[in-house]
Amino acid sequence: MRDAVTGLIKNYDVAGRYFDRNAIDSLKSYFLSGTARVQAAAAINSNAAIIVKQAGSQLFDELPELIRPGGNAYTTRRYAACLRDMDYYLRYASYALVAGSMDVLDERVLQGLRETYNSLGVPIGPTVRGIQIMKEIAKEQAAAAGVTDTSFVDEPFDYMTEEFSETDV
Ligand SMILES: CCC1=C(C)/C(=C/C2=NC(=C\c3[nH]c(/C=C4\NC(=O)[C@H](C)[C@H]4CC)c(C)c3CCC(=O)O)/C(CCC(=O)O)=C2C)NC1=O
Repeated sequence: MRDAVTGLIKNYDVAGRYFDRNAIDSLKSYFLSGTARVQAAAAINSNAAIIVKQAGSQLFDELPELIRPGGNAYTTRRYAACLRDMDYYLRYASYALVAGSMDVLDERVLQGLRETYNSLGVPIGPTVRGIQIMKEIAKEQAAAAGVTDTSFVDEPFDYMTEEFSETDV
């Protein structure tokens, strides 16, 4: 698992090169944005239960068939599994924000997930919608915690969405 710094070191070490201008620029921006990233992660952490609950109810309001007989989140067990999955996405998004790298998402969340979902009939489209709803709420929470530009909060949520939406080759 890599963060923005170890990822950069790995790339330059492979080539046996000192950091060049590009590397220094990306290190600068990583460290300059550090406080905001930690602040956003802290806002997510302290509101995680609320974010998941609120995103879940919004998702089921928009797509009530999910929790009706025949829906994938129907029955208490599957409903709970769905909210648990949302909580996983939120928690790993907070790690990726701090790391300044999406590597943790590839390694711990996304690997093999689409296959698992397909085999269990968990619908991808609504899951992606749930992740996007959490993104909006997480951004509101970050803004409320004093993060002025919350655009970087999009990245891990959008990354998971894109990886999820890719079609099988
Ligand atoms: C930390 C990385 C990680 C992830 C991401 C993860 C996901 C994950 N979600 C699962 C199931 C599930 N996931 C859902 C989720 C949903 N159903 C819906 O209709 C909604 C659209 C959606 C919620 C937004 C449901 C309902 C199940 C249970 C499916 C079943 O057993 O029939 C399963 C199958 C095993 C189990 O039930 O625990 C895995 C592995 N597990 C992990 O360890």
